[in-house]
Amino acid sequence: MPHEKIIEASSKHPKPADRKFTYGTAGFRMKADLLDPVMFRVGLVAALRSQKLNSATIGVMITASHNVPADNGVKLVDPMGEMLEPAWEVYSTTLSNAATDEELAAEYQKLADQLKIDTTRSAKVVIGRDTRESGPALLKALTDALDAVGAEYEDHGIVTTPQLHYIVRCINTHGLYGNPHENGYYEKLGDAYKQLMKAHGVKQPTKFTVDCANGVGAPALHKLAEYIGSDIFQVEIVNDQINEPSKLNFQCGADFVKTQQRLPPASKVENMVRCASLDGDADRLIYYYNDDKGNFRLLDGDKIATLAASFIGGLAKDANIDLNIGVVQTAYANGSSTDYIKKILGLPVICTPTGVKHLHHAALAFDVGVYFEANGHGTVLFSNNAIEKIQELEPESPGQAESLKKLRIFIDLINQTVGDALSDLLMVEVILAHKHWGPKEWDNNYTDLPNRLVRVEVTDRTVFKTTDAERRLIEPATVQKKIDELVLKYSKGRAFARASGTEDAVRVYAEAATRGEAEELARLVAEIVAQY
Ligand code: G16
Repeated sequence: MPHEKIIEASSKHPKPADRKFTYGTAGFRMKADLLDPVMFRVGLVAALRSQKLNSATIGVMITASHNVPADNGVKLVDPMGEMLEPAWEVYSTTLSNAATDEELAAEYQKLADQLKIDTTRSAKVVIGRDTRESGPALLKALTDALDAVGAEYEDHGIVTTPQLHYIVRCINTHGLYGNPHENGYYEKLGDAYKQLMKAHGVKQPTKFTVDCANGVGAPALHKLAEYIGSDIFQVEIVNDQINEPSKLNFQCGADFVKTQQRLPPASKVENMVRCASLDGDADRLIYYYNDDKGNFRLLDGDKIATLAASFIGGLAKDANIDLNIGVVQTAYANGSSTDYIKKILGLPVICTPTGVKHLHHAALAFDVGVYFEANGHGTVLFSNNAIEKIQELEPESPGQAESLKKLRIFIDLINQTVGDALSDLLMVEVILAHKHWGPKEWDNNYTDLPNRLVRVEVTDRTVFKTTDAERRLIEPATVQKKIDELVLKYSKGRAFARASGTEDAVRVYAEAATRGEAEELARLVAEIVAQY
């Protein structure tokens, strides 16, 4: 009886009575030593999800991405490599909170009955994890559950989050999307990069520096760079010490650079040399450089989105192909970027709540949906309709043929399952090489409004409830009223506060006409939030 097996196996992974778990912005995320029972329960959900979808393969990624080394987390990946369907986030939360082993088995059966799942059919799961020390023990809790219900699983070991998403899609498309292994990923992206870099009119890229946050992106980038070859990919890799777990995300990584607005100390570069940072599971990418006066300049997710949207728009125009291109952002997008996309690029913009699942969903409305959070998490989605148009069009001139060819290869360069720092890195390098641009020319597209992002520790972040794509608080109402009054005093002022879905904190974002004003506005809003 699977129930007895569940009860027996679950008894090794008891849930503390005083804990309430929630599947949040990016799955479950918390101190690693609290996660054991959650991992076990996620194993049951993964197996049920696979059985519900006719034994399609489901992904389980063990990571806490940008969080501190003591944290860990887990998220589920649906068959096409997309984020877990929202209704299943709720089921995951329910199962994770079952108080006893018996209650867990009962909840498991209740869910199976409710969704008419045949629990005797085969269940298939693939697993990946980042470099955190807590990973192997948590993997064991997960596989204990998979063993208890007889699910088949493949452990892909230490891979980036986007690599796991890629592998899931490859498996479920029977190899149509690519070879379902880590090496297949390097081959697909690397080959597309090589072809685009060897195309006509490309200026070969100069050396640049990538900070890997001392995380899983480091071995992956080393392998990718080796596959491509240093003649067309001259990358200097820093912060690649994955054998020292305490260094993960410490004074480095995309989140550090975005929030601190300065170089990671390990990146010692000359002025005007472009640099990039990945986050702890390599699904976010930020570029930056020091200008000719040594001033730090950030090229964040908004800058990457605008670069990609304008380049794809240009290729589509030259290929004489009509594509409905749109950009999806969140409230964190710099006001200048939104203006630039609407007024200069002439493209529509949608604003969604934080969390790539929301952006990804909104991006599906376009032929080509470019979605990026300002923190560097994003990708470009080509709809089936767009891919068909691009594949089938017969060119009528050599110029059109060239653009069409590039567009076709570009689709393979981009990981369309989820935001992917390595794929995005190659995309940016290709675009800069095609445009003959350095970081300054890219930066010159528009000037960011000075801004500041602050993390505020609060007693209970769940009291902060938002509306209007997280741009306003409905609760506590008094806090929003005070923010509104404050913002009015600043030229081009805008500010909001929202509870983080991945950390026990409230985030405050502010922008204004000058750096001093943006800093002050952020500080004052943070004080209002902290006082509540
Ligand atoms: C996750 C989500 C992102 C989100 C980020 C911060 O990223 O996937 O969409 O922007 O958390 O979210 P929050 O502000 O709610 O903490 P990652 O890279 O940590 O998985």
